[in-house]
Amino acid sequence: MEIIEQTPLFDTKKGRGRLLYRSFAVSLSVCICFIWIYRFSHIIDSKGEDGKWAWLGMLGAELWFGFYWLLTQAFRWNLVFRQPFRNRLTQRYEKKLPGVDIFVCTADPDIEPPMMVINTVLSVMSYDYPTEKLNVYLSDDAGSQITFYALLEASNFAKYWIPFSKRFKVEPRSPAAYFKSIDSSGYSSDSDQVKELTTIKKLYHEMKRHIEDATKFGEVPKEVRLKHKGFSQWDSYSSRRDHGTILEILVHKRDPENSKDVDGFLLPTLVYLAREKRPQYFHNFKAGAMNSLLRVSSNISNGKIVLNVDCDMYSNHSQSVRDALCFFMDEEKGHKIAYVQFPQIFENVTKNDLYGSSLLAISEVEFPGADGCGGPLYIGSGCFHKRESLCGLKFSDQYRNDWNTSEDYQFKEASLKELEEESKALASCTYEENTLWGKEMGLRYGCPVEDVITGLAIQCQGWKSVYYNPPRKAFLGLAPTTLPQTLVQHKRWSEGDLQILLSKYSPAWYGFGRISLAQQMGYSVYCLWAPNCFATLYYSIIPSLYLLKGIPLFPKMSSPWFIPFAYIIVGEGTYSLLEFFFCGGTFQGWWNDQRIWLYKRTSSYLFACIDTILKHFGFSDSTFIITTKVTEEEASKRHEKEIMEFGTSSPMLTLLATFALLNLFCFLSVLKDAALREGGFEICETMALQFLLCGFLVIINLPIYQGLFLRKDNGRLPGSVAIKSILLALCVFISFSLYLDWEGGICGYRTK
Ligand SMILES: *[C@@H]1O[C@H](CO)[C@@H](O)[C@H](O)[C@H]1NC(C)=O
Ligand SMILES: CC(=O)N[C@H]1CO[C@H](CO)[C@@H](O)[C@@H]1O
Repeated sequence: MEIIEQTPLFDTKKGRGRLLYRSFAVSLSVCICFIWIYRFSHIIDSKGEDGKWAWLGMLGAELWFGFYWLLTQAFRWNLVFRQPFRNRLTQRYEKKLPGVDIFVCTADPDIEPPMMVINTVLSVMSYDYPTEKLNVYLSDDAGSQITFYALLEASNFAKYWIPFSKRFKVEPRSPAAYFKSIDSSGYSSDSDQVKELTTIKKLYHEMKRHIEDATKFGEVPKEVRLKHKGFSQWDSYSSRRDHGTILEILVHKRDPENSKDVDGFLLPTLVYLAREKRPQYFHNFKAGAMNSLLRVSSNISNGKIVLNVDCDMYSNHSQSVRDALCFFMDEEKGHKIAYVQFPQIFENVTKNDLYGSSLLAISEVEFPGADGCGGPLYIGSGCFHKRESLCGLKFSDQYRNDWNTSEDYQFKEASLKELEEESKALASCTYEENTLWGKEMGLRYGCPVEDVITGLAIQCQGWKSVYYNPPRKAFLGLAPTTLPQTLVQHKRWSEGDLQILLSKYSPAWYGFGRISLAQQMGYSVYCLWAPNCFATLYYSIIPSLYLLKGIPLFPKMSSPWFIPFAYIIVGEGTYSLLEFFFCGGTFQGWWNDQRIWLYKRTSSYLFACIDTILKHFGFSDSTFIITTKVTEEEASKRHEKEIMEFGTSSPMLTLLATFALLNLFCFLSVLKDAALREGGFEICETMALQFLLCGFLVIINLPIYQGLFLRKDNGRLPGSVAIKSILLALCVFISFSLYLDWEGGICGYRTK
């Protein structure tokens, strides 16, 4: 065979400063060992002293933190950064580009407004890619006529929008985002463009009015319904949980009337799908929808590459498909790659990211780190898959990419009508019975984070994956804009991840020998999110309570054991701040991130653990909560001013408020004691760390105290939460005081 020297289609660079980071990590792990030794020796030496049980608990918490910290090193050890070369791809393969099927998933027209959905659809329809090879599928799990109507309108608007966006190379290609960007940055000077822009804007607003009217009235205008045959599929529709498959090919190259844009060029294929739903069949949430899409698309277009985006994640860069293909089509390494994950970037994040939604450390550090040891996780949106690996093909050394498309031969015979009917059968409830779908093919079932477990299963079959984080972000979505939403989202994620650990595909057992040890550790970091709650809860309550009673749980400042604690606090604090700056964050943003870190661990994760345990004993059913994408005006003003939004009453908020108040009580009463007693400020020497910890917890909880006592707006903590949490905190506070007095009385020792 002739070997042709070719430049690669992508380049991989190692992260800088690795030696520095690794030395820091080693020094930190030494200090962790010292702390463990300190606890052990103290517990063994001092039998029967004050607070023995508390010391044991501290040891437990520190063992956990140390172990968990060790796991997090796996994805920080070896960062790599990728760089694709689009020009080389164009030069070599422009004529041979593979078909790409794009899946957009929506599930509820009330929380995911149809206008948002079709903006996403339009943005991916206008990718800079040969349109005969581009196919867009919308899966509507609500089976909503309004969403269908919106898509129908969008397919007409696309005839104007796609030629316009290509002619003037507009970016981004979501019409809403584009109009918003030119409203703020001004028009281009090209007079042709300005003229056409006026027309296209008018069309857009007309379409928007139609869709929003239909949304408002809850129905599609009658004349539209009569005009388009697709609506007749709703005749037998009884509810969103009980209807037959609704499938409509809105644009297809075989339909000569409807498949061309206004300039006469072919439009991408566009398909609407609402798979069959029956009450007696479990629908498997998004994973079920994706698998129906995989089968239906294989019958209609069978693109070799599948892109999956959530309906709120529009494409912000028309070249992203080509970027992704550089990885798949690379001659040397491309065949090993199963998927290319892009980061999920959120538009609705304020400057200092009040809710820590951008997860900067994950997208800027941990995923490049994951890429350095075998590949990142699949996180559901903004991910390009090779169809074969997603459908369950195992990797073998003989495997080679084959981009030759044969689909045209295969589909020549069937008419569009037949194609629709044939495809409908593939999305029925019973199709998957006695098949491997959901088990070894397609997205895996039985887990609320179907994406992560699917990515893991693919990697366990020998495939690699790639993480590409372009400077100009490829996909932009919406993040939750209130604290309860954020907490609920994290509850779902952490619960799902914990279930992966307990599932057949556990990275700990199943992954053994199939993926690298570093990958196993890295996956475990996410799978063990939820169990973190116990150690964190312990650390954020017990030391404060013991501080109140003057019982030390940490070494004195003058003791040599103080050094490892100080090193870890200062070192890890500084490191996390520097890492945050490196990721492009602000100081205030870092502080907010610390707060959310605490809130997640003391509420979302705790509830996730409790629910997992309950579910294990058969008590509660899994529910899939979609985070809402609409906000009211007042709330969005507060959002812009970065005022924390509590709003609703929920057990999670009550819990957070209780912990915050408990720490406040402890802190204030210690301050009072210290001020009243002579030499009271000795405590700064003897119990410095405990005092610091409690003070830190009070300062970081400031927004909660404001929400409880000072704010008057609708976003404050509701009165019921305030009352409950004050009562609870007082209960704990008093009963603990009584307990310690009792314990002290029994054993006859009191230090003070
Ligand atoms: C989205 O794309 C626009 C150009 O169209 C760019 O100016 C902007 O920076 C991009 N957004 C992000 C977050 O990268
Ligand atoms: C859905 C949502 O929350 N949208 C908001 C995103 O942020 C902008 C301003 O930052 C608001 O205007 C939107 O309402």
